Parts: sequence; structure tokens; C-alpha cells
Amino acid sequence: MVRFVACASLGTASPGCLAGTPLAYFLHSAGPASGPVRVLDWALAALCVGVCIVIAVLLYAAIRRKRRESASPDAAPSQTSVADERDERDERTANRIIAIGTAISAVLLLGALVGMLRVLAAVADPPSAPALAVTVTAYDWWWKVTYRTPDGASFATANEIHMPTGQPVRVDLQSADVVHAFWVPALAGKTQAIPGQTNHQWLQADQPGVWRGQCTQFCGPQHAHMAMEVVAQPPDDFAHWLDAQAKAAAPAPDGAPTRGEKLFMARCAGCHTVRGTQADGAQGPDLTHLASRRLIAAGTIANTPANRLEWVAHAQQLKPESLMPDIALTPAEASDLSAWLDTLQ
Ligand code: HEC
Ligand SMILES: [Cu+2]
Repeated sequence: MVRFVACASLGTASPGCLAGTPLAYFLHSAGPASGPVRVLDWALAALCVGVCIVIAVLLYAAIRRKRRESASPDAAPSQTSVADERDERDERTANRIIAIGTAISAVLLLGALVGMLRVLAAVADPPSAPALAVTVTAYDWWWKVTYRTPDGASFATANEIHMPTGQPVRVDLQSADVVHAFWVPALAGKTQAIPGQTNHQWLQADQPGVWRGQCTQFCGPQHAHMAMEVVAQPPDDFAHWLDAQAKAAAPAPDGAPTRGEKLFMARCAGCHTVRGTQADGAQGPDLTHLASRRLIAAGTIANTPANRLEWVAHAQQLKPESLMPDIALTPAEASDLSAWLDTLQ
């Protein structure tokens, strides 16, 4: 926790500093859509700490006064007029303190309101028109990401949003089932994904890097395992990535489907699409370039060949109630399938 706050407050995005901490970047800003929000975060945090300190001082003073009063019992009857005068004075002071306190609170709260409105206005629109728009559709419990290529075609990936650095990207946010919310703290505030409507937000990353995001609207048993990553790349690298992802899966070298591919068509194609094959299921993520992704199951596990097989066999243990069933395979089938999944680069 201490390391986390220290790293985040220094504003260092160095992976070494924050690596391994889920959503470690929520106190760090990596672009202009989140910068003003972060300033507001820290200002409000400072204000709250200030209020806590004032309350602590008041409590201390009240307790001390109580102790002093009980130590010196009421004045003798002959002194009542002096005591009355003191009470009156005390009451006047108390009223003054209440008035000043109310005024200070009102000014601070109004200041916070003005600050918030200014931040909302500052992040409402990107500095320039977004060159790229991606559609992010929330599903129980993963994210479909749809891109349009410069020549007008479109294709989908899952749970990993790539974007070029230094320019705003518009996110058109939809939901396929229930209400979800999309939040990549380092890049922008959160926006809800609501069935039947499209909400918009924009992201911009000043530097190349990978930032984690998370569903932030409770959407069912696997809500906590509904993360995604935003990968910001220099524009040239991004253009290459887009080209490669737009392509269909590479066919087998001799043209004939392998045993692994056939198995996939029989057991997986009803739910998953692999472009360039007959698999065109829409219930699960597009797997055309599965092996190129960093994580699977919506940011839950590293995308290694062993983990992919583990996921196929035990999805219900790794992500109970997820809409991917456990699929029992013999060791020979598993290795055939694995060999084919490896080719989906
Ligand atoms: C009944 C539909 C269904 C079937 C059949 C199915 N899947 Fe899935 N699969 C899903 C869903 C839904 C997800 C998303 C789960 C999540 O992350 O919550 C998923 C996720 C995955 C992922 C993770 C993808 C990513 O990028 O996160 C892989 C890999 C995968 N499935 C492989 C397979 C393979 C291989 C088969 C066949 C042996 C298969 N699936 C059969 C529905 C299905
Ligand atoms: Cu959720």
C-alpha cells in the first residue's frame, strides 16, 4: 500500500514501480483526458485530510475543556453574576465560530463544485477531432473491440484495445446484455455501457505503454474478472498492428485443415469466430489472432499455450459461471488443438 501510494503520487509510470498491482494506475494520469481528473482527485483528497485534521483539533479542545470544567466545580453562589457574564461571552464566541465555520465550509464546497465543473468541461471533448474510433461492446464478462480499417472494412478482437499515441481515440461504448461500465483510470473517467444505446468517451495516451481497465458496474458473478488492457503504440507500430489484425487467419501450409482445426470447427466454432475459416460463432471472443494477445479471459490469465488449454478444460473453475463451458478433451485432442491455436498469431 505504501509503495503503491508512493509510486502513484510521484506520478511515475515506470512499470517496475507499479508492476503487479492491479489497476495500479488509478492515481496516475497518462493523457489529457485524465490529467485534470487527477488534479481534482488530489485536491479533494487534500481537502478531506484538512477537514479531518480540523475535526481532530476540535475534538481534542472539547475533551480538554470538559476535563478542566470537571476539575474546577461550579463557582460559589456569590460569584453567579461573574459566571453569567462568562456564559454570555462563551455563547457569543460560539455563535461567531459557527458563523465562520459555516462560511468556510460553504466557500470550500462551492470551490469544489466549481473545480468539478471545470474538470468536466476540460475533459468533455478531445483537443482535436479523433482520428480513430473503436466500438467497445461489453458482454458478460468480456469486451469485444471492433475496429474499422482505413479502407472501410471492420474486424473484432477482444479485451485488448490498441491505439496510437499522441492522438485522441473515440470509444463508442455499447452493451450486449446488462449495464457495464468502462474505466481505464490512467486514460479517462468511467463511462457506462448501456444496452440499446451508444455512449461515447475518448482516450489519449501521451506515451507508449499498457494500461489496465476494468468493468466498474456490478454486472454479475464474474464482474471482478472483467478487465481489459489498453496498449498505446507509436502510430507506425499501431498501423502495422491494425494491418496484421485485419487479415484472416493464415491457412494451413498444405491447404488441408489440420486435426486441431477440425476439432475447433466441431467443438468451438458455434461460439467463436476465426476469420478465414468456417468458424463464425458470436457468443465468445473473436479468436482470429488469439495468440497475439497478452492476456485471456478478460485480463484474468496470461496468454500462454498451457494456460489456453487449462482455460478450455477448466473455464468454470477459473471463471465460475462464465459463458464458456468446460470442454473435456483427450490428451491427443488437446495437443492437436493447442498446435492449431498457436498458429493464430
Ligand atoms: C458455449 C459457447 C462457447 C464454446 C462452445 C466455446 N467457447 Fe470459448 N469462450 C466463450 C465465451 C463466452 C468466452 C469469454 C469468457 C469470458 O472471458 O468471460 C470464451 C473465451 C475463450 C477464450 C479466451 C479468449 C480471450 O481472448 O479472452 C479462448 C482461448 C476460448 N474461449 C477458446 C475456446 C475453445 C478452444 C473452444 C473449443 C474447444 C471454445 N472456446 C468453446 C464461449 C464458448
Ligand atoms: Cu461489471
